[in-house]
Amino acid sequence: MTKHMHPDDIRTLFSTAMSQMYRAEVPQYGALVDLVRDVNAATLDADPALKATMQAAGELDRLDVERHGAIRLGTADELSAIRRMFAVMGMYPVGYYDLSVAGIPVHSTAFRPIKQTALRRNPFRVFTSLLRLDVIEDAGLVETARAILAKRQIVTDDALELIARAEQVGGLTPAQAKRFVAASLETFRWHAEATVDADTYAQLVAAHRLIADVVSFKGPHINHLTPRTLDIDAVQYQMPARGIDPKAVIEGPPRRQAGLLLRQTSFKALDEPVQFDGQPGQHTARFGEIEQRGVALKPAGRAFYDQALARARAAQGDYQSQLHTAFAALPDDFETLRQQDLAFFRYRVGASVETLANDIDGLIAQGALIADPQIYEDFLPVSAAGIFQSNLASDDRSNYAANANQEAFEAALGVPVIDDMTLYAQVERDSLAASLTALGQAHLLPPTATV
Ligand code: OOG
Ligand code: NI
Repeated sequence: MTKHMHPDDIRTLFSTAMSQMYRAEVPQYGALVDLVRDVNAATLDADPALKATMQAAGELDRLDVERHGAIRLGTADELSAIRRMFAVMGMYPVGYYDLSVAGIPVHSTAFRPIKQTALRRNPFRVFTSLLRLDVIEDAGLVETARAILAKRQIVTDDALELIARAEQVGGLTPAQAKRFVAASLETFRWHAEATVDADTYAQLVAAHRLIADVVSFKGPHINHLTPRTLDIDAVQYQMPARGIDPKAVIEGPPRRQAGLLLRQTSFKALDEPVQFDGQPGQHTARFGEIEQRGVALKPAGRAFYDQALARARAAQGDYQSQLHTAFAALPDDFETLRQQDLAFFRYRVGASVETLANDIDGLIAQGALIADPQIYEDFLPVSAAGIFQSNLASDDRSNYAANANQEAFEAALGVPVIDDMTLYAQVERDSLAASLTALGQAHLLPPTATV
């Protein structure tokens, strides 16, 4: 029997191929990746302590691999087919994001690796949105859109056959995996020929630019890829000098010593030539984005984040200073965040100490136990809405009533989404249990409810 290729390795083949394809399709994205690499190198050079910590925590090697991409799908069948495709690469749906609140007619999940070893090898994830035709009022247009979508097949027969094979026998051989990656790439490629005529396209754009983007083409072109930076402010600042036009504000929490969750910014989507029934036209969809990831927050920390962000957004005056003010009450060092149970950590054994302290805080103070912040691996709905918004024309603001519908999304997906908080909590608890056991202090493990 031939040995199967590990799903983590298939994911790496896939993310590398996607990156190459996207650089070739959108050269400005390549310029952004180069800028991020320069800024990361300068940041690590200037901060040897950061470099050492990242190395020890196993965070350094994955820094330069691509972090995420995004696609937008049209139908339930497409979503479930894509779920099966990503499962072959060890990516599973984590989280539910309702963006209708922000006037975007989609709801979303992120397909990503869930095990620590898999995240370390290659954390590539895809933010995947499903168009919500149910929030559109024009019934005639909804019918038109449905009819157009019903005619397309976004996953090739070759890819479908290999997915079925992987499901049946539990994996793919290296040769099959290569074929699978090549076949899967077809789904995410750019198609300059629209499947609709210019009139239909104009009607779809009038309803919402996103509907036009999803409905008018043969497939769900990858609309951005996102490398991870260690200093997002520096990259944002340096973009114009490299001919890149950034969106106005960085989404997410303010800059802090102890970085929180996720900060993101993007360059604006490009106007690109397309054909409508042989007629030349333009479509605006594809962009580049960068992200800086910080610590994952526990429910109490996350509640603080959501409230502080809402306060800053509602306040008058300079947004950056409002943001700093709104977050001022949150401790800005990891150890205090940990002691106050506001963020998730991963524990490991540190230096050997003669007389071990008899409590967890004491072990940490001694250096016998080390708590590394768990990097946030997910997304933020308000930020995602801001990224969407900056890549739509400014007159595209719609007002849909907030109507999250996780049940409908999961029915389309074919499985429930995985809860991200559960994943972080498990890592924290397992690593603490293992470390305390190794130190001979297993009796210090708190009862489940407190982790
Ligand atoms: C997805 C926008 C959201 C993020 O990083 O939050 C996103 C899209 O434009 O399709 O990618
Ligand atoms: Ni993104």
